[in-house]
Amino acid sequence: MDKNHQMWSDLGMDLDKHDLLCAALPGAFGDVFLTQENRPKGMDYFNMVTADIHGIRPAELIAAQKEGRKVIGTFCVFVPDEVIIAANGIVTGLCGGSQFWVPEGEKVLPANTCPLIKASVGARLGKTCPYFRIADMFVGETTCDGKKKAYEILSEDVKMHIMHLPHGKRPQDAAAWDKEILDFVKVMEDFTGNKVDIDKLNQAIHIVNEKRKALQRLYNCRKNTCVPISGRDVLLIMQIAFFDDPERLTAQVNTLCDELEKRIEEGISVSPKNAPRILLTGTPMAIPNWKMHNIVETSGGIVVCEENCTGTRYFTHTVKENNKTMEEAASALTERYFNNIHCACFTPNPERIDDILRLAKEYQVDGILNVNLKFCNLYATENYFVERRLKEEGYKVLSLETDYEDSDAEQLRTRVSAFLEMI
Ligand code: BJ8
Repeated sequence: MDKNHQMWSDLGMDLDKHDLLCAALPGAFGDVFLTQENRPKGMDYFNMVTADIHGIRPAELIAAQKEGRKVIGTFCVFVPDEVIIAANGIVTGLCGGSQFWVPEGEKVLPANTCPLIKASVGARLGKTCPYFRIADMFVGETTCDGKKKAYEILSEDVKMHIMHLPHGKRPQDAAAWDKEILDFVKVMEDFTGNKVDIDKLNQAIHIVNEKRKALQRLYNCRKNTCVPISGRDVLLIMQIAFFDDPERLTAQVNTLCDELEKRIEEGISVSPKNAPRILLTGTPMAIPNWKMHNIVETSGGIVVCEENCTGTRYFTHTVKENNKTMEEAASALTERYFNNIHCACFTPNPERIDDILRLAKEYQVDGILNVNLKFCNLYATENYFVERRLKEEGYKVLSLETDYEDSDAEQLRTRVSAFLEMI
């Protein structure tokens, strides 16, 4: 048995099933990424992480656990990484982005649940993802109904903590989130056995801010008329950002940005000058969901920005540093996480549309693709306002619903191609 198989077996994984996933991934990755021309050299690191996605990082996490550290799995960008890091824990994002995990999720969830939830539950219960086996605790949040109820099912199998997110942005809602963060600090202290003081929390805030600044720098490179990196490659980096070591990721993204900024100076673009520039908005795209980016970029367009949680919502706004007390730090975290994340689970949520309009201008986009996962009622319903306002503002918009299956890929390609031709 090779090293990886030994590790997966020790984690109690279903090796035969998992081998099927391992066999499919390299082909899918090769088709979407390695067929691109003129990729930046700085993508080598991210290729390497993806090539052994169930090997290298899981082995690091297990080594850290052996030294007494706890690994905490999260599903949403509302959960503050800073608190986990301050307690000497390690954060790993857990959202499932593959159809491979969906059938296992459907064994316990209604079929008309969004694929992100079905895949996430399926990855745990089907024992086919090492990250879902390694995490010592999962942290959920009360965002959409599907997730809330799915966490109850997961809690029968794994230790869970739920953060209760208010669904409005009134002052009392922000105050409730402050308290939720301070409670989360206690939960992490008890679970890890490590006291979180203000110095440790400030340090963690700094680490995550540096990561956000690196990702902001990466996105800034895409605002240029010369586009030095594809949307597919940026999406992959964002997906890896959810589970990689934050300081290493920051360094790798900054090195890549040095190269991209040089490319811009030299006029090296990955797309022809007249390729339609697309902003994507909607539900998140968890790894390995590369479907829409691949369709757009193999149909003549270039994705230059994503207004979603695997895009700008992950890094826009940093958290105030050098806080004096835990209460001040909690308010600083609330300001960034609660007041400035505009998820469709809030009512009302006009700030999201303002964000899309601002980004459309900053990234000089020609068209907006509004892509939502099937059965996500929140985003599908909010679409009424999003599409209307964007059209009123003169933008060309195409709204699409899809899941993780390949069966609609050709139909989507036809619609996207027609849209790209029209703009
Ligand atoms: S902050 S977008 S990561 S909740 S797609 S599971 S909403 S039914 S993922 Fe999300 Fe946090 Fe909001 Fe972002 Fe439910 Fe919709 Fe599925 Fe979703």
